[in-house]
Amino acid sequence: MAQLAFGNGERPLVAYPGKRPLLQMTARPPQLETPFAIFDEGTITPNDAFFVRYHLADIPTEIDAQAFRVEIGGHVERPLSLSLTDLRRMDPTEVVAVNQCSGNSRGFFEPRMAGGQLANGAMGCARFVGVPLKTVLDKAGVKAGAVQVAFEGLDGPVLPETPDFAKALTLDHARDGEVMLAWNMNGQDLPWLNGFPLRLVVPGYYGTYWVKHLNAVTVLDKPYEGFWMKTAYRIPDNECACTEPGKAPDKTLPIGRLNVRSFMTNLADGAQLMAGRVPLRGIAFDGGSGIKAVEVSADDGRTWNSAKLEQDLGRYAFRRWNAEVDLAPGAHSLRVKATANNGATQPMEPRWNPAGYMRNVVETTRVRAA
Ligand SMILES: Nc1nc2c(c(=O)[nH]1)N[C@H]1C(S)=C(S)[C@@H](COP(=O)(O)O)O[C@H]1N2
Ligand SMILES: [Mo]
Repeated sequence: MAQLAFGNGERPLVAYPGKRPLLQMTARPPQLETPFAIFDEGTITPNDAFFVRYHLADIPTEIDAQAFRVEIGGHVERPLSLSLTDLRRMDPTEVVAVNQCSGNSRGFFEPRMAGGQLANGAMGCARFVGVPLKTVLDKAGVKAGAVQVAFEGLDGPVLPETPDFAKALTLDHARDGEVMLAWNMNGQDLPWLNGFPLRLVVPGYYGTYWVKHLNAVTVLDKPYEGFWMKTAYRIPDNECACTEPGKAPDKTLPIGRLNVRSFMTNLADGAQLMAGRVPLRGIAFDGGSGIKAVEVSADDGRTWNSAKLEQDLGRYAFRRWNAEVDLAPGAHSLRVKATANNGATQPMEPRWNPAGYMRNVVETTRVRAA
């Protein structure tokens, strides 16, 4: 058993096929969180440690990769049925991108809310290879009047009254050249639980759009009205995407880009260490403007020092950072704050919303030096 840092945070560590032992939030469907210490090991999250999120319990257990087809249809001139071999012939591209669940860190909200009680491990950064969705849509020939594109995977509900998982993007977004149909993650086939044999990769956007086991791409001439766009995964339609704790928003809109976050990865909350010069390191990311600066504070946010940014794997990737602080004997609240190239930064106090999405408060790591 592992203990996450909030009430009811006991989680068994369970190894699924293709995965090392991960924090199990639910068994049916499998929902697994990456143990946080793994983020200290490198910029790329290993495939066998990458988190797993499903909504519906009927997940595919057998897929014949040879027979697999993704259907491109709807409001197009030429519906297509593409095999993995067909896709591989279409001039693949690659991107290093962060996949983060909208509800990552939900368990830390106060007051708490319903939904998966996640700590900070429902995120990961991987290198994806695939073909731009634009290439495929151009081949199919999008008809005039198209406005959105919807995506479905091979998983389904156990009960017929549960809405099947499907997501949609605007046509412009779908054709931006970056949204990708990916079959390869960190140099290997996609892990089964991360969407084998094909998934949508939507760089800079929350994981909810990254449809796994993708087998249907449908061009629509009117906005998609399904449950997972119209009712679920919506945020308050205001500047902070937040409401007063306990309050429902007046207006909502579909969740979009990742907000800026940073984490210290080498020290856990409650760590005991030697007084003196202490190295700090971690990761930062945002929704695609890239990380401009990371600062650390050893006095709970009163004064800040710049961290050094490490190798840049692209504006959608984790950016590693390094810093050092001097710690006198005693208790210290270490904080880390990132600023993105678009000027966005992290709030010192958490912002609340009813679904517990988009947490990005400046994190605090309490340590004791002796
Ligand atoms: N087919 C399918 N794709 C899906 C989901 C799902 O339930 N079914 N969940 C989405 C959500 S909410 C997230 S956060 C990401 C998680 O990706 P991962 O399981 O590869 O980490 O998958 C997305 N794609
Ligand atoms: Mo998610």
